[in-house]
Amino acid sequence: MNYKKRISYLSFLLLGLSLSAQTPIDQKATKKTQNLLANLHEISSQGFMFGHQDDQAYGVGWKAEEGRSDVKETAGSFPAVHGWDVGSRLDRESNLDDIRFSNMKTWIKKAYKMGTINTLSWHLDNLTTGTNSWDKTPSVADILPGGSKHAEFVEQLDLLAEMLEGMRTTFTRIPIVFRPWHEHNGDWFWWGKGNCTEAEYIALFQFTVDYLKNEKNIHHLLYAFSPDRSRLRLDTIPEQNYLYGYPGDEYVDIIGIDNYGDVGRIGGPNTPEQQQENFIQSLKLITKIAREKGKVAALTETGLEGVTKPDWFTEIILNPIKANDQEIDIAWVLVWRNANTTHHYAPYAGHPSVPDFQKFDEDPLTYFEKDMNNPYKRGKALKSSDK
Ligand code: BMA
Repeated sequence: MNYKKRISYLSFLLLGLSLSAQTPIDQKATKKTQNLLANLHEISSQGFMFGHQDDQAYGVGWKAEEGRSDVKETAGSFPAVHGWDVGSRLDRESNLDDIRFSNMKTWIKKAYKMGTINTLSWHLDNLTTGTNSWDKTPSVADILPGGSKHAEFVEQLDLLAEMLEGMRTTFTRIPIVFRPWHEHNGDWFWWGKGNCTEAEYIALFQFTVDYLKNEKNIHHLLYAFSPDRSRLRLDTIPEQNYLYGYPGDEYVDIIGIDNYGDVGRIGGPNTPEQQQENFIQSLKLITKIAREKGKVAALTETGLEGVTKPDWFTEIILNPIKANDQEIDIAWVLVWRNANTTHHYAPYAGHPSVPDFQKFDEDPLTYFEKDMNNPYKRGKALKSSDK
């Protein structure tokens, strides 16, 4: 090969590589799911979407009131990412936080129609004991093939598949980011470190993906992996540390992280300065891993309970990300649910953090529903790249 030919061959190869890296792990993913992943790559290189758990379902002082959202009532627009949870068991009418599954489906559809994105986590009950996900009694071996509770687990997966099938409009299945078995490097869930082996955890993740994809023919999912920052050492071999329990590049589309410990929590081991430094390092770490693997990085859960620092959104989240923009590419930041005046992570009308939240919303780096165009159409995710 002459020099020029070699160069063009090389660039062809590189293009092929980068394109394949932007393809969902599910080879049969629907076109809209493929587009969503490509758009998440694009969004993460420009700014980040704001997400909120259970946003349309309830807020501080209200529940299931059509059209309401604490985020909309404070920032003026719905979040761009809507988080939901399908725990505790899918044979119930409502999830663990009392959201009716039938309502959840309606709100997921609404989020899709307004050009925003849905992500699902799963606080599945411990099927060995019949109690909740915080019951640490070992259960993973029981629910894997050959285990005494395998049939029960498969029943839950069948119900999940049925529910996912129902997340559709007349013509299309709604692409969803599925984030099972989160925070597994912590020891607080039955699938966590210490309550099962690393090999069992990997087998659980792989079985879940393979079953939905290959047995149930579900092809409108992107899959997220999301360890917890509090159990991740950033000072030594952080990458290796992050990859504890990683099921493999063929099983993960999103390189996530849950981080509550570095965002202003009082009483932890670190000063606010150390927390900020660790926050930045953790986001640089997931960006680096995502870039190396051709995946998308995201801050899949965060928040300061009660938003007790009125400038939390700009000082703790936005400014550190902005100051390190070159080394941080995250597609979204999702804060947890607004249950009541003490357990809430987004503001609600009248809360002292509202003015700052509005500043956060107005910043060109953050995307809310009003900034979204169509994340399911290639290259058309945002209304404009600079608002
Ligand atoms: C936790 C708390 C719980 C809730 C669970 C699942 O962080 O918010 O109250 O039940 O998440 O949403």
